[in-house]
Amino acid sequence: MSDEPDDVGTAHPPSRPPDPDTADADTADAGAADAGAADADAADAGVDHDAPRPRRASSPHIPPPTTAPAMSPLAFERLDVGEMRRRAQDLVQHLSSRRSVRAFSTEPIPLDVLDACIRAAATAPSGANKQPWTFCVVTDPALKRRIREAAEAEERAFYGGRASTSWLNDLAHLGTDANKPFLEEAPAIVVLFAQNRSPTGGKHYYISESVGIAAGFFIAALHRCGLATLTHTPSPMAFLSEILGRPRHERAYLLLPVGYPARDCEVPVITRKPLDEVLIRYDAS
Ligand code: IYR
Repeated sequence: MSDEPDDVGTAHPPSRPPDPDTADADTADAGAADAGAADADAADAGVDHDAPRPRRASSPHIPPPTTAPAMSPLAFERLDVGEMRRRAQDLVQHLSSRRSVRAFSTEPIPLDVLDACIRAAATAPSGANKQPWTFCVVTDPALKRRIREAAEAEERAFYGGRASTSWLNDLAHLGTDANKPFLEEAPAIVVLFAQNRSPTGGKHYYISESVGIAAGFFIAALHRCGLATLTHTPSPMAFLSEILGRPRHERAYLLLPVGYPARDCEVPVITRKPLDEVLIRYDAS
């Protein structure tokens, strides 16, 4: 995973890398997307489109183009160790104070701040820098109502039998149920879509990883800007494509209501795992 196109490949240098997102693409489109990838690669490397190209079927090991990639100096601020530690502590404290919010104020939010959070999210690294995400911002009350109604229908099926007893037991401490008033109350609902391929048919790589990282950036950006959110995943989420008129190569990945917490907002009491449960060291002895 990297901003740089070549780095994704170097994660699996010996042979063709496994493509974890092949399963994400719908089968009918996979071939077309693959063929499109050759075009995209050629364009990136400045290859002459009119030149005859070897056919993939007869020559499976075509060497990569040799044109040097365009590079620029890295903008990097070297910090002294004291400042590094201060920032690390501040960041831990700041991110620790983030909570998933399910009770929102109806008060409007500055939408330019939300746009900036999406810009921040869209700086995330992605497979071959394909940026395979679409952020839909819904503020229209009629659309929010439709989304709420469709989500609650799925949630009633989930809580009414689709979910296993053990799953429901695991959720009990959160106090959730099939009612999702926040989908109407929050001033904005952001629906994050993952693109299985580019709009023009080019291939995308490590799609779930890329969109997951962008989602993380987005959640952190909202928190930094004083806005609350929730990673909501009514399942299945296909209704979102239909309501929002998204194309077939996009699938809903996360639904994030965004706003200020309601004045009386309460959150479940939770703990976070201590460092020694999530960190394993491999130092030289
Ligand atoms: N989508 C349901 C259930 C739910 C599932 C998980 I995993 C959660 O962490 C929380 C809720 C709902 O939103 O109520």
